[in-house]
Amino acid sequence: MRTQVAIIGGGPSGLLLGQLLHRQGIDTVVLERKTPAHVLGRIRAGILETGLVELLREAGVGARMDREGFVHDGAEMSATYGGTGERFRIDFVRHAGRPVVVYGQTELTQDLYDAREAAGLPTLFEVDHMAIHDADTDRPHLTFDRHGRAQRLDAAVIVGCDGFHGVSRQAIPLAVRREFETIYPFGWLGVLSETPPVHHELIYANSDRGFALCSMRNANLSRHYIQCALSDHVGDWTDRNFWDELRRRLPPDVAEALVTGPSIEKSIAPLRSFVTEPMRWGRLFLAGDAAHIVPPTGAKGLNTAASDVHYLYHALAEFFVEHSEAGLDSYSARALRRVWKAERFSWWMTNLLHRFPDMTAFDVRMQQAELDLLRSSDHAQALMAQQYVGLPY
Ligand code: RFL
Ligand code: PHB
Repeated sequence: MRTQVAIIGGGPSGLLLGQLLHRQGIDTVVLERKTPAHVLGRIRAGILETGLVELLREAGVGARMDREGFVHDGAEMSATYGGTGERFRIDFVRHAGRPVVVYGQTELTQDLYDAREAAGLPTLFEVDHMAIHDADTDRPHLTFDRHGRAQRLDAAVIVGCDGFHGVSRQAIPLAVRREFETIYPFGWLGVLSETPPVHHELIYANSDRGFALCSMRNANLSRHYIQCALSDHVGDWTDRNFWDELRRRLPPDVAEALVTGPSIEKSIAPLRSFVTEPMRWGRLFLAGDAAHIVPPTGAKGLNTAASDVHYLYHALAEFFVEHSEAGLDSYSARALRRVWKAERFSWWMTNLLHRFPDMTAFDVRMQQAELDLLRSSDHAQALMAQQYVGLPY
């Protein structure tokens, strides 16, 4: 087999890149380790920046998102200490001129799979033992097993969109690769339920019992998260315990209004900040979670994957259509400049809103003062809003 661009990973990064390249007449093969049902069963991101929204439209897959997505002009921030709470709104449109869109990653991934299938583009599911060869030459290729048969795919370019646990990043020699990481001392317990959202916008909450987030997918599907101990297991948390704990972390009026119901999905995610540099080695390019991870507090993971895809798509179009390598040569540096700002924002949001186990009384006061500064300063709100809705590409 031979193609122009071999894309490892059929998550949102790989699928979106494949769709955009197809619109430029560039051939791709997407190789995914799991089944489509498995990929679509992962409940993840919910907030799309305008840049990603526009990229989806450009890829020809924006119709259902435009019909079914919810435009959010702002979000609420809440601080509850000793049973009394205060909350305030960050107005994205006033401060940053743009809203965000609530549309689940599972929906977006489904739309991308549908478009790929409709266009008859090759996607190989359930590939195993993926290995990258000769990435530092102009004849790179992949080998893998599929349904018990060894296969080989030759390509001009290989793109690693295989997420944090993929093989692509590891193919870059340690002498070239530099990794930066911090792991947070807590996780997020997430619950999806067929209940109406407690508020029409998201509520990010800090409390003396830790972080909580009220999010949603649609008018009868809510997504909530609470900070939990790293040692917790999903099985430790009954639905009832979850709802009780969530209520304690919300302002009294919100806790009162919360409609609860059985969970239809419940999972715990660790929180990590991670960046690998560079995002290119020869003819191998990394995009999305394969190259960087953020804690979900700033809703930046999927959105930062999308900005990588934006830069890489333009660079690859330049390479295949105009026969220029300039875009490919500057890809890693361009992508990383934006990645690091998303890392900084996600780290800041995480520090602002979580209770760290080793916090001193002074640290707690610092956090409260920072939230109060955000509440009372238009400048602070503008800085947050501009980053939340997404920095320009
Ligand atoms: P993915 O989605 O992990 O997809 C990678 C794919 O590669 C496959 N794969 C392989 N395929 C072939 N061969 C191999 N050797 C392979 N190894 C792996 C995997 O099976 C998988 O299908 O990475 P991608 O495409 O870069 O997309 C990144 C996003 O999924 C991620 O950044 C976001 O979900 C992060 N995130 C959020 N991002 C936002 O922008 N806004 C949010 O509101 C938001 N909320 C979240 C989140 C992530 C969360 N979790 C669970 C980590 C909330 C949560 C709770
Ligand atoms: C979600 O709806 O899953 C979600 C929303 C905002 C975040 C993280 C996750 O910051």
